[in-house]
Amino acid sequence: MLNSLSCPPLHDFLQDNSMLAVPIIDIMGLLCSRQKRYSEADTEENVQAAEIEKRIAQETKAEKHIHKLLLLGAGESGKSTIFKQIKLLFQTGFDEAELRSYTSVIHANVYQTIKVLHDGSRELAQNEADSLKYVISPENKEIGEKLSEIGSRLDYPRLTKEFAQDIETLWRDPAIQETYSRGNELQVPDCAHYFMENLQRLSDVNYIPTKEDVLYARVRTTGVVEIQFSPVGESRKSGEVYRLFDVGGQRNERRKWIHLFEGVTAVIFCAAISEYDQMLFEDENKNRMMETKELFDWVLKQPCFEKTSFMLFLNKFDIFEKKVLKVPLNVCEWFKDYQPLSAGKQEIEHAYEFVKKKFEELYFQSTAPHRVDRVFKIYRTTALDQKLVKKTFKLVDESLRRRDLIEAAKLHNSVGTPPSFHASAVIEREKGAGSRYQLLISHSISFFFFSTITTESKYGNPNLLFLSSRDSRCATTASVSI
Ligand SMILES: Nc1nc2c(ncn2[C@@H]2O[C@H](COP(=O)(O)OP(=O)(O)OP(=O)(O)O)[C@@H](O)[C@H]2O)c(=O)[nH]1
Ligand SMILES: [Mg+2]
Repeated sequence: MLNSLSCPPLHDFLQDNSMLAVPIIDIMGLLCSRQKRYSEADTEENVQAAEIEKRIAQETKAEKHIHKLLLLGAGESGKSTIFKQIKLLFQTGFDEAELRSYTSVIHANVYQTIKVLHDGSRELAQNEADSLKYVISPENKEIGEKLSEIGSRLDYPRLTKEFAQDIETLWRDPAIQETYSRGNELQVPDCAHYFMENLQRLSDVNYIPTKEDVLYARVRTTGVVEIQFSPVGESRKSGEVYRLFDVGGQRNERRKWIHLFEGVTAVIFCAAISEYDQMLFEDENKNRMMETKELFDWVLKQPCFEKTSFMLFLNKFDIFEKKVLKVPLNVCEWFKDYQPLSAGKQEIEHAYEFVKKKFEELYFQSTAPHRVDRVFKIYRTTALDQKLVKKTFKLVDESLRRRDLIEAAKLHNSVGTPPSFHASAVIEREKGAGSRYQLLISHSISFFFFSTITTESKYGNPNLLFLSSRDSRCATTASVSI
């Protein structure tokens, strides 16, 4: 399917006809001009214009120097994990003191996990038809009760070898394993398996958490955390500086978000795509994916984000790819119309593309027509995978810098230089309802963008559709056969 949201090189579009859903028969009205060139005779005016241009460019450059990035998304979508990765990648990482500060968090995660599983097994043993398989074996009953009591305390003890041994014994109990397989119903954290399989190491007296342990550690964010960094690589030369904000995603945290909404270059919205069969931590009657849908819609409609770029991270792909082979996507109301394809790898891709399309549709539904040209990109992420996060952030950085170039070109054009935008191809973006189109427009300084069609007409020819777009950057027209 044509992905109209990312921008592959122009020649890819032109060479690969499968990407063009509508045949191009003609391109018209290529040159667009928003303002007339100043007359050569008006030298004084020219000098003035040049001066203004220089000043505006300088001021804009100074303002644009720091880009504000907001990590948004529901609770447990992976925002803080991305934040930690950025710290590791582009700052000094975690020093020993910081690593050590995670010891108590990780030990707490262990106690919380075993308590959720123990109490969950008791509940399932009482309420399920095949309840026997959830009954903890008699020799582990006492251990279970003791650990459940510790898990309800406010202060957890340090994880000693003895506690680790007890937890491991209980974890291996078949009833606990059965309960774990129903973890989606029980608020079992995603880090459960990883920590349970590392209990001996975590309980060592000299234990210092590794980088990986820290990435797995689950701490609910409250308030706002911020870091400033310059990505290593090309952008460092151009002095690109990012301020990245991480916020709490659970419902009671979201009222704090609004204070950060001014002057945001880009929102990195994290959506945990593996959570389509899970309920919210804050409200056990609400499906997590439905919450994410509503949240993304709300964020998209914020007036402050009219020009803000949107980077959608479809996160927790590692869990998603295993889950879709066992749990059909259509258990989630939003994905009710999903038709599975086959088993195996193909099915994973099919399911992922379906989810991605749902988010694309939501983006276009929730975005006013005059804003539709703000940058919107979708990335498949696994926040625990450092290489992937690095690669993804490189793409985000490139995309934001390309956006800067467009803005700079707009500024340039606004003080008198004729623009040189060209409609290079016409593509169909969406079939069915209203048949919406986009023009792919190229620019002489090596970037291109999509412009949404603002008018369309047939001019008496039933087989030919004339499209025209007139946005802030240029006006252009093209025709396609239908
Ligand atoms: N397997 C896997 N686990 C992930 C991924 N992303 C995050 N996690 C884990 O999910 C848990 C929650 O991640 P966080 O980064 O704390 O989520 P958050 O969005 O910051 O949550 P709040 O602070 O409550 O808003 C942590 O235990 C992470 O290690 C992922 O892509 N794959
Ligand atoms: Mg967080």
